[in-house]
Amino acid sequence: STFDKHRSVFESLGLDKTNNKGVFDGEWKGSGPVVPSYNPVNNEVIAEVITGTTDDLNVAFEKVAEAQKIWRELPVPKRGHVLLTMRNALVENLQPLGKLVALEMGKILPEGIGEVQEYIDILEYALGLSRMLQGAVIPSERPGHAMLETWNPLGTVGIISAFNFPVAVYGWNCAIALVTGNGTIWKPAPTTSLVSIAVTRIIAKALKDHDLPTSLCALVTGGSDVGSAMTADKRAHVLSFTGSTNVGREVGKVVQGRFGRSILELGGNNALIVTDDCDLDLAARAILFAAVGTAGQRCTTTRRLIVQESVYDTLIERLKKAYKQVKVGDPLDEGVLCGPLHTKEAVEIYKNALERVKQEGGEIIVGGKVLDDGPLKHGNFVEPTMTRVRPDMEVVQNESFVPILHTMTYKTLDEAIAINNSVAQGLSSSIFTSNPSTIFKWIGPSGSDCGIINVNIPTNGAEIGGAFGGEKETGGGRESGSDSWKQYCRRGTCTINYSGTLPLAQGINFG
Ligand code: UN1
Repeated sequence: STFDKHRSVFESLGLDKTNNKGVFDGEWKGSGPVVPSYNPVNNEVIAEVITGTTDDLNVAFEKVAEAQKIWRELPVPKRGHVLLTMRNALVENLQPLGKLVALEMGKILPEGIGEVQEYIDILEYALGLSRMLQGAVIPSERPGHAMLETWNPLGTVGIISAFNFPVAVYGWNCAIALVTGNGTIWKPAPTTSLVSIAVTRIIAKALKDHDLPTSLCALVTGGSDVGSAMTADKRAHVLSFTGSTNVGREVGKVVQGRFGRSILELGGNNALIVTDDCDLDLAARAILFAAVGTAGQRCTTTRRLIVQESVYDTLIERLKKAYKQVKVGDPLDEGVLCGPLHTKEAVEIYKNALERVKQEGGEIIVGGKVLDDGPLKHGNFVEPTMTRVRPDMEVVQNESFVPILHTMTYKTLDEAIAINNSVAQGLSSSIFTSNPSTIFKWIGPSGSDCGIINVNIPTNGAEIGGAFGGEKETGGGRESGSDSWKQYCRRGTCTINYSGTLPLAQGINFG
Protein backbone atom coordinates (compact mmCIF):
# COMPACT_ATOMS: atom_id res chain seq x y z
CA SER A 1 0.00 0.00 0.00
CA THR A 2 0.98 3.66 -0.37
CA PHE A 3 1.43 3.89 3.39
CA ASP A 4 3.75 0.92 3.65
CA LYS A 5 5.74 1.97 0.61
CA HIS A 6 6.40 5.42 2.08
CA ARG A 7 6.29 4.46 5.73
CA SER A 8 9.39 6.49 6.61
CA VAL A 9 7.83 9.69 5.21
CA PHE A 10 4.64 9.23 7.22
CA GLU A 11 6.40 8.23 10.37
CA SER A 12 8.87 11.09 10.26
CA LEU A 13 5.89 13.46 10.09
CA GLY A 14 4.11 11.72 12.96
CA LEU A 15 1.38 10.18 10.84
CA ASP A 16 -0.26 6.83 11.39
CA LYS A 17 -2.18 4.56 9.04
CA THR A 18 -5.48 4.56 10.90
CA ASN A 19 -5.33 6.68 13.97
CA ASN A 20 -4.67 10.27 12.86
CA LYS A 21 -6.48 12.76 14.99
CA GLY A 22 -7.68 15.61 12.83
CA VAL A 23 -8.23 18.30 15.46
CA PHE A 24 -5.60 20.25 17.34
CA ASP A 25 -6.45 22.87 19.95
CA GLY A 26 -3.39 22.37 22.13
CA GLU A 27 -4.28 18.69 22.28
CA TRP A 28 -4.83 16.23 19.48
CA LYS A 29 -8.39 14.97 19.27
CA GLY A 30 -11.29 14.40 16.89
CA SER A 31 -14.88 13.41 17.44
CA GLY A 32 -16.16 13.49 13.87
CA PRO A 33 -16.40 10.93 11.09
CA VAL A 34 -13.36 8.88 10.10
CA VAL A 35 -12.41 10.00 6.61
CA PRO A 36 -9.94 8.20 4.36
CA SER A 37 -7.34 10.10 2.39
CA TYR A 38 -6.76 8.75 -1.13
CA ASN A 39 -3.72 8.58 -3.34
CA PRO A 40 -4.84 10.09 -6.68
CA VAL A 41 -2.32 7.90 -8.52
CA ASN A 42 -4.31 4.73 -7.81
CA ASN A 43 -7.23 5.77 -5.57
CA GLU A 44 -5.90 3.59 -2.76
CA VAL A 45 -6.57 4.73 0.78
CA ILE A 46 -3.33 6.22 2.13
CA ALA A 47 -4.45 6.65 5.72
CA GLU A 48 -7.50 7.55 7.78
CA VAL A 49 -8.24 10.73 9.68
CA ILE A 50 -10.61 11.18 12.61
CA THR A 51 -12.05 14.52 11.56
CA GLY A 52 -13.51 17.30 13.65
CA THR A 53 -17.03 18.50 14.35
CA THR A 54 -18.59 21.90 15.01
CA ASP A 55 -18.25 21.10 18.73
CA ASP A 56 -14.52 20.63 18.26
CA LEU A 57 -14.48 23.92 16.38
CA ASN A 58 -16.28 25.67 19.20
CA VAL A 59 -13.69 24.57 21.76
CA ALA A 60 -10.84 25.38 19.39
CA PHE A 61 -12.07 28.98 19.04
CA GLU A 62 -11.86 29.36 22.82
CA LYS A 63 -8.41 27.85 23.00
CA VAL A 64 -7.05 30.06 20.22
CA ALA A 65 -8.46 33.17 21.91
CA GLU A 66 -6.76 32.24 25.22
CA ALA A 67 -3.42 31.72 23.50
CA GLN A 68 -3.77 34.90 21.46
CA LYS A 69 -4.07 36.97 24.64
CA ILE A 70 -0.53 35.93 25.51
CA TRP A 71 0.80 36.12 21.98
CA ARG A 72 -0.46 39.65 21.28
CA GLU A 73 1.53 40.98 24.23
CA LEU A 74 4.83 39.72 22.82
CA PRO A 75 6.93 42.49 21.25
CA VAL A 76 6.71 42.06 17.50
CA PRO A 77 10.41 41.22 16.99
CA LYS A 78 9.98 38.47 19.61
CA ARG A 79 7.13 37.08 17.55
CA GLY A 80 9.64 37.13 14.71
CA HIS A 81 11.96 34.82 16.67
CA VAL A 82 9.16 32.28 16.97
CA LEU A 83 8.52 32.52 13.24
CA LEU A 84 12.21 31.86 12.67
CA THR A 85 11.92 28.63 14.69
CA MET A 86 8.92 27.63 12.58
CA ARG A 87 10.91 28.40 9.46
CA ASN A 88 13.82 26.24 10.59
CA ALA A 89 11.50 23.38 11.49
CA LEU A 90 9.97 23.51 8.01
CA VAL A 91 13.42 23.56 6.41
CA GLU A 92 14.24 20.39 8.35
CA ASN A 93 11.04 18.76 7.13
CA LEU A 94 11.15 20.11 3.58
CA GLN A 95 11.72 16.78 1.85
CA PRO A 96 9.20 14.58 3.69
CA LEU A 97 6.55 17.28 3.74
CA GLY A 98 7.03 17.97 0.02
CA LYS A 99 6.69 14.26 -0.60
CA LEU A 100 3.53 14.05 1.47
CA VAL A 101 2.03 16.86 -0.63
CA ALA A 102 2.92 14.91 -3.77
CA LEU A 103 1.35 11.76 -2.35
CA GLU A 104 -1.87 13.24 -1.06
CA MET A 105 -2.51 16.08 -3.51
CA GLY A 106 -0.90 14.49 -6.59
CA LYS A 107 1.44 17.27 -7.74
CA ILE A 108 4.97 16.36 -8.81
CA LEU A 109 7.65 16.25 -6.14
CA PRO A 110 9.51 19.47 -7.13
CA GLU A 111 6.20 21.33 -6.93
CA GLY A 112 5.35 19.70 -3.59
CA ILE A 113 8.68 20.83 -2.24
CA GLY A 114 8.17 24.20 -3.94
CA GLU A 115 5.03 24.96 -1.99
CA VAL A 116 6.65 24.08 1.34
CA GLN A 117 9.37 26.49 0.22
CA GLU A 118 6.67 29.17 -0.15
CA TYR A 119 5.79 28.71 3.52
CA ILE A 120 9.48 28.95 4.43
CA ASP A 121 9.80 32.10 2.31
CA ILE A 122 6.76 33.80 3.82
CA LEU A 123 8.05 33.06 7.31
CA GLU A 124 11.30 34.80 6.37
CA TYR A 125 9.26 37.66 4.99
CA ALA A 126 7.24 37.84 8.22
CA LEU A 127 10.45 37.74 10.25
CA GLY A 128 11.57 40.82 8.32
CA LEU A 129 8.18 42.43 8.87
CA SER A 130 8.59 41.89 12.60
CA ARG A 131 11.10 44.74 12.53
CA MET A 132 9.11 46.83 10.10
CA LEU A 133 5.41 46.91 10.97
CA GLN A 134 5.41 50.66 10.79
CA GLY A 135 2.50 53.00 11.25
CA ALA A 136 2.25 56.54 9.95
CA VAL A 137 2.72 59.78 11.84
CA ILE A 138 0.33 62.33 10.34
CA PRO A 139 0.56 66.11 10.64
CA SER A 140 -2.23 67.35 12.90
CA GLU A 141 -4.05 70.58 12.03
CA ARG A 142 -4.15 71.48 15.73
CA PRO A 143 -1.25 72.93 17.72
CA GLY A 144 0.18 70.64 20.42
CA HIS A 145 -1.41 67.54 18.91
CA ALA A 146 0.16 64.37 17.55
CA MET A 147 -1.66 62.11 15.14
CA LEU A 148 -0.52 58.58 14.45
CA GLU A 149 -1.66 55.17 13.30
CA THR A 150 -1.40 51.96 15.28
CA TRP A 151 -1.72 48.45 13.85
CA ASN A 152 -2.98 45.90 16.33
CA PRO A 153 -4.15 42.32 15.83
CA LEU A 154 -7.81 41.65 15.15
CA GLY A 155 -7.75 38.41 17.15
CA THR A 156 -8.36 35.12 15.38
CA VAL A 157 -7.91 34.42 11.70
CA GLY A 158 -10.00 31.56 10.30
CA ILE A 159 -8.36 29.95 7.30
CA ILE A 160 -10.28 27.74 4.90
CA SER A 161 -7.89 26.40 2.30
CA ALA A 162 -8.20 24.40 -0.90
CA PHE A 163 -6.72 21.04 -1.93
CA ASN A 164 -4.39 22.41 -4.59
CA PHE A 165 -1.97 24.25 -2.31
CA PRO A 166 -2.45 22.41 0.97
CA VAL A 167 0.65 23.96 2.58
CA ALA A 168 1.39 27.32 0.95
CA VAL A 169 -2.00 28.99 1.25
CA TYR A 170 -2.21 28.17 4.94
CA GLY A 171 1.42 29.27 5.25
CA TRP A 172 0.83 32.75 3.78
CA ASN A 173 -2.07 33.36 6.11
CA CYS A 174 -0.47 31.80 9.15
CA ALA A 175 2.83 33.70 8.88
CA ILE A 176 1.21 37.09 8.38
CA ALA A 177 -1.54 36.47 10.94
CA LEU A 178 1.06 35.52 13.52
CA VAL A 179 3.49 38.36 12.99
CA THR A 180 0.63 40.82 13.33
CA GLY A 181 -0.31 39.20 16.65
CA ASN A 182 -3.25 37.00 15.73
CA GLY A 183 -4.02 33.34 16.37
CA THR A 184 -5.18 31.03 13.60
CA ILE A 185 -7.75 28.31 13.17
CA TRP A 186 -7.46 26.20 10.05
CA LYS A 187 -10.05 24.18 8.15
CA PRO A 188 -8.19 22.48 5.29
CA ALA A 189 -9.74 20.77 2.29
CA PRO A 190 -11.11 17.40 3.45
CA THR A 191 -8.99 15.57 0.89
CA THR A 192 -5.66 16.93 2.16
CA SER A 193 -6.11 16.38 5.88
CA LEU A 194 -2.86 14.46 6.31
CA VAL A 195 -0.80 17.41 5.09
CA SER A 196 -2.62 19.74 7.47
CA ILE A 197 -1.94 17.45 10.43
CA ALA A 198 1.76 17.22 9.55
CA VAL A 199 2.07 21.01 9.16
CA THR A 200 0.21 21.72 12.39
CA ARG A 201 2.47 19.32 14.27
CA ILE A 202 5.60 21.11 13.02
CA ILE A 203 4.23 24.56 13.91
CA ALA A 204 3.02 23.41 17.34
CA LYS A 205 6.46 22.07 18.19
CA ALA A 206 8.01 25.43 17.35
CA LEU A 207 5.53 27.20 19.64
CA LYS A 208 6.30 24.70 22.38
CA ASP A 209 10.04 25.31 21.99
CA HIS A 210 9.29 28.92 22.98
CA ASP A 211 7.02 27.89 25.88
CA LEU A 212 4.04 29.39 24.12
CA PRO A 213 0.55 27.88 24.12
CA THR A 214 0.41 25.59 21.11
CA SER A 215 -3.30 26.24 20.67
CA LEU A 216 -2.33 29.53 19.02
CA CYS A 217 -2.45 27.66 15.71
CA ALA A 218 -5.46 25.34 15.84
CA LEU A 219 -6.62 22.82 13.28
CA VAL A 220 -10.11 21.47 12.70
CA THR A 221 -10.38 19.10 9.75
CA GLY A 222 -13.80 18.20 8.51
CA GLY A 223 -16.47 18.87 5.94
CA SER A 224 -18.57 21.82 4.91
CA ASP A 225 -20.41 21.79 8.26
CA VAL A 226 -17.17 22.85 9.95
CA GLY A 227 -16.44 25.38 7.20
CA SER A 228 -19.91 26.93 7.42
CA ALA A 229 -19.74 27.15 11.21
CA MET A 230 -16.35 28.83 11.03
CA THR A 231 -17.61 31.30 8.43
CA ALA A 232 -20.60 32.27 10.55
CA ASP A 233 -18.66 32.52 13.80
CA LYS A 234 -17.98 36.05 15.09
CA ARG A 235 -14.81 34.78 16.71
CA ALA A 236 -13.22 34.42 13.26
CA HIS A 237 -12.38 38.12 13.06
CA VAL A 238 -10.78 37.57 9.69
CA LEU A 239 -11.99 34.76 7.47
CA SER A 240 -9.57 33.88 4.72
CA PHE A 241 -11.22 31.64 2.16
CA THR A 242 -9.63 29.99 -0.88
CA GLY A 243 -11.95 28.05 -3.15
CA SER A 244 -14.61 28.37 -5.81
CA THR A 245 -16.39 31.59 -6.72
CA ASN A 246 -19.77 30.03 -5.92
CA VAL A 247 -18.84 29.09 -2.37
CA GLY A 248 -16.84 32.29 -1.93
CA ARG A 249 -19.82 34.42 -2.85
CA GLU A 250 -21.76 32.88 0.06
CA VAL A 251 -18.79 33.08 2.41
CA GLY A 252 -18.41 36.77 1.59
CA LYS A 253 -22.06 37.48 2.36
CA VAL A 254 -22.08 35.59 5.63
CA VAL A 255 -18.89 37.25 6.88
CA GLN A 256 -20.15 40.68 5.80
CA GLY A 257 -23.45 39.95 7.57
CA ARG A 258 -21.63 39.72 10.87
CA PHE A 259 -19.26 42.59 9.95
CA GLY A 260 -16.25 40.34 9.96
CA ARG A 261 -13.44 40.79 7.51
CA SER A 262 -13.05 38.36 4.66
CA ILE A 263 -10.13 37.68 2.37
CA LEU A 264 -11.45 35.89 -0.71
CA GLU A 265 -9.22 34.01 -3.15
CA LEU A 266 -11.66 32.57 -5.67
CA GLY A 267 -11.63 31.37 -9.25
CA GLY A 268 -9.23 32.51 -11.92
CA ASN A 269 -9.58 32.28 -15.69
CA ASN A 270 -6.14 33.47 -16.51
CA ALA A 271 -4.98 34.49 -19.94
CA LEU A 272 -1.56 34.71 -21.50
CA ILE A 273 -1.12 36.95 -24.53
CA VAL A 274 1.58 36.24 -27.11
CA THR A 275 2.48 39.17 -29.38
CA ASP A 276 4.37 38.92 -32.65
CA ASP A 277 7.35 40.83 -31.24
CA CYS A 278 8.14 38.44 -28.41
CA ASP A 279 10.66 35.64 -27.99
CA LEU A 280 8.48 32.69 -29.04
CA ASP A 281 10.82 30.15 -27.53
CA LEU A 282 10.58 31.76 -24.13
CA ALA A 283 6.81 32.05 -24.52
CA ALA A 284 6.42 28.37 -25.42
CA ARG A 285 8.40 27.27 -22.37
CA ALA A 286 6.43 29.57 -20.11
CA ILE A 287 3.11 28.38 -21.52
CA LEU A 288 4.00 24.75 -20.92
CA PHE A 289 4.59 25.35 -17.21
CA ALA A 290 1.66 27.75 -16.94
CA ALA A 291 -0.89 25.41 -18.54
CA VAL A 292 0.38 21.92 -17.72
CA GLY A 293 2.15 22.48 -14.40
CA THR A 294 0.29 21.06 -11.38
CA ALA A 295 -1.90 19.31 -13.98
CA GLY A 296 -3.72 22.60 -14.48
CA GLN A 297 -4.83 22.76 -10.85
CA ARG A 298 -3.43 26.12 -9.79
CA CYS A 299 -5.72 29.08 -9.47
CA THR A 300 -3.03 30.84 -11.50
CA THR A 301 -2.93 28.22 -14.29
CA THR A 302 -3.16 29.67 -17.80
CA ARG A 303 -6.56 28.69 -19.17
CA ARG A 304 -6.69 31.00 -22.21
CA LEU A 305 -3.92 31.57 -24.72
CA ILE A 306 -4.46 34.69 -26.82
CA VAL A 307 -2.06 34.71 -29.77
CA GLN A 308 -1.43 37.36 -32.41
CA GLU A 309 -2.68 35.91 -35.67
CA SER A 310 0.64 36.10 -37.54
CA VAL A 311 2.50 33.90 -35.03
CA TYR A 312 -0.32 31.54 -34.09
CA ASP A 313 0.65 28.61 -36.35
CA THR A 314 4.34 28.75 -35.45
CA LEU A 315 3.64 28.90 -31.72
CA ILE A 316 1.06 26.14 -31.80
CA GLU A 317 3.44 23.86 -33.71
CA ARG A 318 6.03 24.35 -31.00
CA LEU A 319 3.54 23.78 -28.25
CA LYS A 320 2.24 20.62 -29.91
CA LYS A 321 5.76 19.20 -29.87
CA ALA A 322 6.30 20.26 -26.27
CA TYR A 323 2.96 18.81 -25.16
CA LYS A 324 3.79 15.46 -26.77
CA GLN A 325 6.96 15.26 -24.72
CA VAL A 326 5.22 15.83 -21.39
CA LYS A 327 5.38 12.67 -19.32
CA VAL A 328 2.15 12.01 -17.44
CA GLY A 329 2.42 9.64 -14.51
CA ASP A 330 3.27 9.08 -10.88
CA PRO A 331 4.22 12.48 -9.45
CA LEU A 332 7.07 10.89 -7.51
CA ASP A 333 8.69 9.43 -10.63
CA GLU A 334 11.69 11.22 -12.03
CA GLY A 335 10.91 13.01 -15.29
CA VAL A 336 7.15 13.12 -14.83
CA LEU A 337 5.84 16.64 -15.40
CA CYS A 338 2.13 16.04 -15.04
CA GLY A 339 0.61 14.04 -12.21
CA PRO A 340 -2.98 12.91 -11.81
CA LEU A 341 -5.99 15.11 -11.18
CA HIS A 342 -6.79 15.27 -7.50
CA THR A 343 -10.13 13.46 -7.66
CA LYS A 344 -12.20 11.27 -9.95
CA GLU A 345 -14.76 14.07 -10.16
CA ALA A 346 -12.12 16.26 -11.79
CA VAL A 347 -11.76 13.67 -14.57
CA GLU A 348 -15.50 14.09 -15.23
CA ILE A 349 -15.08 17.86 -15.30
CA TYR A 350 -12.31 17.41 -17.88
CA LYS A 351 -14.50 15.20 -20.06
CA ASN A 352 -17.48 17.54 -19.80
CA ALA A 353 -15.42 20.62 -20.65
CA LEU A 354 -14.10 18.95 -23.81
CA GLU A 355 -17.59 17.82 -24.75
CA ARG A 356 -18.76 21.41 -24.46
CA VAL A 357 -15.86 22.65 -26.57
CA LYS A 358 -17.04 20.40 -29.38
CA GLN A 359 -20.71 21.31 -28.90
CA GLU A 360 -19.91 25.00 -29.13
CA GLY A 361 -17.94 24.55 -32.35
CA GLY A 362 -14.42 24.44 -30.93
CA GLU A 363 -11.77 21.90 -31.76
CA ILE A 364 -9.34 19.77 -29.77
CA ILE A 365 -5.89 20.26 -31.24
CA VAL A 366 -3.72 18.34 -28.74
CA GLY A 367 -4.58 15.63 -26.21
CA GLY A 368 -8.20 15.21 -25.18
CA LYS A 369 -8.13 11.73 -23.73
CA VAL A 370 -8.55 10.25 -20.28
CA LEU A 371 -5.54 7.99 -19.63
CA ASP A 372 -6.89 4.82 -18.11
CA ASP A 373 -4.68 2.09 -19.54
CA GLY A 374 -1.69 0.21 -18.19
CA PRO A 375 0.01 1.56 -15.08
CA LEU A 376 -2.24 4.64 -15.05
CA LYS A 377 -5.51 2.74 -15.10
CA HIS A 378 -6.53 3.16 -11.46
CA GLY A 379 -5.59 6.83 -11.18
CA ASN A 380 -7.12 10.14 -12.26
CA PHE A 381 -4.92 10.77 -15.28
CA VAL A 382 -5.76 12.85 -18.32
CA GLU A 383 -3.82 14.15 -21.29
CA PRO A 384 -2.83 17.80 -21.13
CA THR A 385 -5.00 19.35 -23.79
CA MET A 386 -5.17 22.32 -26.12
CA THR A 387 -8.26 23.49 -27.95
CA ARG A 388 -8.97 26.04 -30.66
CA VAL A 389 -11.90 28.23 -29.66
CA ARG A 390 -13.50 31.65 -29.90
CA PRO A 391 -13.07 33.81 -26.81
CA ASP A 392 -16.79 34.29 -26.19
CA MET A 393 -17.71 30.60 -25.97
CA GLU A 394 -19.33 29.69 -22.69
CA VAL A 395 -16.83 26.94 -21.96
CA VAL A 396 -14.02 29.51 -22.28
CA GLN A 397 -15.77 31.99 -20.02
CA ASN A 398 -15.94 29.44 -17.20
CA GLU A 399 -13.00 27.99 -15.35
CA SER A 400 -12.46 24.23 -15.38
CA PHE A 401 -9.78 23.26 -12.90
CA VAL A 402 -8.05 20.80 -15.28
CA PRO A 403 -5.19 20.94 -17.82
CA ILE A 404 -7.13 22.34 -20.77
CA LEU A 405 -5.67 25.34 -22.55
CA HIS A 406 -8.06 27.19 -24.83
CA THR A 407 -6.25 28.93 -27.69
CA MET A 408 -7.54 31.85 -29.77
CA THR A 409 -6.21 34.60 -32.02
CA TYR A 410 -6.26 38.40 -32.07
CA LYS A 411 -5.25 41.17 -34.45
CA THR A 412 -4.61 44.31 -32.36
CA LEU A 413 -3.31 44.86 -28.85
CA ASP A 414 -6.57 46.53 -27.82
CA GLU A 415 -8.44 43.44 -28.94
CA ALA A 416 -6.08 41.15 -26.98
CA ILE A 417 -6.52 43.20 -23.81
CA ALA A 418 -10.28 43.25 -24.30
CA ILE A 419 -10.30 39.45 -24.55
CA ASN A 420 -8.11 39.18 -21.46
CA ASN A 421 -10.58 41.35 -19.55
CA SER A 422 -13.73 39.79 -21.00
CA VAL A 423 -14.18 37.09 -18.34
CA ALA A 424 -15.83 37.36 -14.94
CA GLN A 425 -12.65 36.44 -13.06
CA GLY A 426 -9.58 38.62 -12.58
CA LEU A 427 -6.71 36.79 -10.93
CA SER A 428 -3.62 36.50 -13.11
CA SER A 429 -2.55 37.57 -16.60
CA SER A 430 0.59 37.75 -18.66
CA ILE A 431 1.83 39.24 -21.91
CA PHE A 432 4.88 38.22 -23.92
CA THR A 433 6.41 41.16 -25.73
CA SER A 434 9.65 43.04 -26.30
CA ASN A 435 7.89 46.35 -26.93
CA PRO A 436 8.06 48.82 -24.01
CA SER A 437 4.93 50.69 -25.03
CA THR A 438 3.00 47.42 -25.04
CA ILE A 439 4.31 46.70 -21.55
CA PHE A 440 3.26 50.05 -20.15
CA LYS A 441 -0.14 49.93 -21.80
CA TRP A 442 -0.63 46.44 -20.32
CA ILE A 443 0.14 47.53 -16.76
CA GLY A 444 -1.72 50.85 -17.07
CA PRO A 445 -5.34 51.98 -16.66
CA SER A 446 -6.42 50.51 -20.02
CA GLY A 447 -4.49 47.31 -19.49
CA SER A 448 -5.10 44.04 -17.70
CA ASP A 449 -7.84 44.21 -15.06
CA CYS A 450 -6.33 41.38 -13.00
CA GLY A 451 -4.61 41.43 -9.63
CA ILE A 452 -1.49 39.84 -11.09
CA ILE A 453 -0.16 41.46 -14.26
CA ASN A 454 2.95 39.79 -15.65
CA VAL A 455 5.29 40.39 -18.56
CA ASN A 456 7.40 37.62 -20.14
CA ILE A 457 6.73 35.16 -17.32
CA PRO A 458 3.96 32.58 -16.79
CA THR A 459 0.66 33.49 -15.11
CA ASN A 460 1.45 31.07 -12.30
CA GLY A 461 4.37 30.72 -9.92
CA ALA A 462 4.05 34.06 -8.15
CA GLU A 463 6.66 35.01 -5.56
CA ILE A 464 5.53 35.53 -1.98
CA GLY A 465 6.87 39.10 -1.76
CA GLY A 466 4.02 40.61 -3.76
CA ALA A 467 0.37 40.74 -2.77
CA PHE A 468 -1.43 37.70 -4.16
CA GLY A 469 -5.05 37.84 -5.27
CA GLY A 470 -7.40 39.18 -7.88
CA GLU A 471 -10.32 41.36 -8.87
CA LYS A 472 -13.94 40.80 -9.91
CA GLU A 473 -15.19 37.27 -9.22
CA THR A 474 -11.78 36.32 -7.90
CA GLY A 475 -12.98 38.08 -4.77
CA GLY A 476 -10.68 41.07 -4.29
CA GLY A 477 -8.60 39.65 -1.43
CA ARG A 478 -4.84 39.97 -1.18
CA GLU A 479 -2.59 37.60 0.71
CA SER A 480 1.10 37.03 1.20
CA GLY A 481 3.49 39.98 0.66
CA SER A 482 3.43 43.75 0.13
CA ASP A 483 1.04 45.39 2.60
CA SER A 484 -1.38 42.45 2.81
CA TRP A 485 -0.52 42.30 6.51
CA LYS A 486 -2.75 45.30 7.09
CA GLN A 487 -5.84 43.17 6.49
CA TYR A 488 -5.01 41.14 9.58
CA CYS A 489 -4.96 44.26 11.75
CA ARG A 490 -7.25 46.86 13.19
CA ARG A 491 -5.96 50.28 12.31
CA GLY A 492 -6.10 52.80 15.11
CA THR A 493 -6.08 56.50 14.29
CA CYS A 494 -4.80 58.13 17.47
CA THR A 495 -4.88 61.86 18.07
CA ILE A 496 -3.03 62.88 21.22
CA ASN A 497 -3.42 66.32 22.71
CA TYR A 498 -0.39 67.52 24.68
CA SER A 499 -1.19 71.24 24.46
CA GLY A 500 -3.13 71.68 27.70
CA THR A 501 -5.80 73.57 25.77
CA LEU A 502 -8.67 72.28 23.66
CA PRO A 503 -8.57 73.53 20.08
CA LEU A 504 -11.21 71.63 18.09
CA ALA A 505 -10.74 70.39 14.56
CA GLN A 506 -12.15 72.39 11.67
CA GLY A 507 -11.65 75.50 13.87
CA ILE A 508 -14.95 74.94 15.68
CA ASN A 509 -15.59 77.13 18.71
CA PHE A 510 -17.95 75.32 21.04
CA GLY A 511 -19.27 77.14 24.10
C1 UN1 B 1 -3.16 28.69 -5.73
O1 UN1 B 1 -3.22 28.11 -6.81
O2 UN1 B 1 -4.12 28.65 -4.93
O3 UN1 B 1 1.34 31.70 -7.97
C2 UN1 B 1 -1.96 29.40 -5.25
C3 UN1 B 1 1.30 30.48 -7.85
C4 UN1 B 1 1.61 29.91 -6.50
C5 UN1 B 1 0.41 29.93 -5.62
C6 UN1 B 1 -0.84 29.43 -6.25
N1 UN1 B 1 2.65 30.68 -5.91
O4 UN1 B 1 1.06 29.73 -8.78
